[in-house]
Amino acid sequence: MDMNSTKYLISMALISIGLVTTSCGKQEAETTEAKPDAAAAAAPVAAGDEEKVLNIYNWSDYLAEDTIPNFEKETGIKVRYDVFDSNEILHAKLMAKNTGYDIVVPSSNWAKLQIDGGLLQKLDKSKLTNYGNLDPDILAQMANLDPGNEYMVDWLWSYTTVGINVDKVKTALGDMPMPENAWDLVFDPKYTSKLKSRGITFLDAPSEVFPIALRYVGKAPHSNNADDYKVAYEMLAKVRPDIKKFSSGGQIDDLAGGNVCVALGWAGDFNLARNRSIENKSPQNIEALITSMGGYMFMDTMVIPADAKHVDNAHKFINYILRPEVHAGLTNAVTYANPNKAATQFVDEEVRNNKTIFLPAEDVKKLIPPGNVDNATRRVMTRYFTQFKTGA
Ligand code: N2P
Repeated sequence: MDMNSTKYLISMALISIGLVTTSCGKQEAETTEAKPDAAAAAAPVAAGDEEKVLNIYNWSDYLAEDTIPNFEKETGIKVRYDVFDSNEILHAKLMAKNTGYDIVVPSSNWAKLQIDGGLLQKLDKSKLTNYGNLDPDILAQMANLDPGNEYMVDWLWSYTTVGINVDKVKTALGDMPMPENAWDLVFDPKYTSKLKSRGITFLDAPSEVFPIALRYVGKAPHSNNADDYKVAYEMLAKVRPDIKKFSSGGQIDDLAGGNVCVALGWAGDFNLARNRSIENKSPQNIEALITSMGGYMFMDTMVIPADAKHVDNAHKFINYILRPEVHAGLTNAVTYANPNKAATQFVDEEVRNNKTIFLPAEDVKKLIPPGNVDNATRRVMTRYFTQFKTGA
C-alpha cells in the first residue's frame, strides 16, 4: 500500500469542511475520573521551574504500555492520565472551564469549535523540535481547520465503521449472504432482526452515529436541516429493538469476549479487539469492515486548554510523542494510524500492511470528512439521539 498517497487523500478530504461554532449538552462521563491537581501536591517544584506535573485527558485504550512510564522516567514529570469516550464529554468539560488538564485530545472538528470558543491556547512551536516529522500534506490540509497549524497536533486517526465477529454473523445470517453495503448489518431490520440474538452495539454519541445514518438515508452527513434528522431518526428507530447496547469504551471487550457480534464503532478498536482475542486464545474472529458507502473519518488532536497550568510540560510531552519511535509505538499498540512520516519505518509490518488501519487511497476517498453543524442542529441531533436510545 502507498501510505503517502493515503495521507494525501485524507488531507484532500479535509479541505471542504464547513465549521460553525456550537455547544452541546452535558452527558454522563464514562471515565476513570481522578482529581488532576492531586498529583501536584506530591511533586517537588524546582526553583524557577514549572512543577513536575502533567495532567492529560485522552480517549480510553489509546496508549502504548510504555508511553507514559518512559516519559516520566526521562523527564521526572509525574503524569496524571484520565480517559473519556466521546467528544461530547470532553467538550462539555472544556466549556465548563477549569478542567485541570494540560493536554486534551478532541477530534479535529471539535478542536476547531474549541478554538473558536477561546478554550484552547496556541502551541509554541519553538519547543516542538520534532514537529518536522509530521506529514506535510496532512499538516497543510489540517490548516483548513487550524490556519497555520497553531493549535492542533494529530495524535492518531481512524474512522467509524462496522465491526463484526465473522463466525457469529455467518451463523446468525444462515442462508442470507452478506449485504453489498455492510452498513445494512446495523441499519436494515432485514439483517438486524437476524443478528440481534448475538448482540448488536452502537457507539454512545450523537456525533458518531448521525453523520453515517444521514448518509445511509441519502442526506448530507453534516446537514443543518432538521427534517433530514427526522428521516435518519425514523430509520434508526426501526432497528432500535434489535440493539443490545450503546457503548463506546466497552466495544473492545464486548467483541473480544464474544458478547456482541456486530458493532457500529471505530476501526482501530475492532483491530484491537481482534488482537486481544488472538492474544487471549479466544475463538472470536473479529474484523473491521470497509463498507461500500464509506465510514466517518476522525483525526484526534493534542491541544492545550487555555487555562492549563503546566504548559511547558505539555510541550515536552507533545514533542516526545512526535518522536518516530514513540508515535509508531502508539500505532503498534492500539492499531490506529499516525500522522508521523518519520514513524512509518517503525510501524510493525503487519500493522503497516493492514488495509483497515492504513486505508487504500480509494477507500479514504469514500470516508465522510470530519465536520460540524450549527447550534440549533446540534440540539436537534442530540434530541433525536436520546429518543433513539430510549426508544421513545
Ligand atoms: C479509543 C480511540 C477512540 C478514538 N480506543 C475515537 N475518536
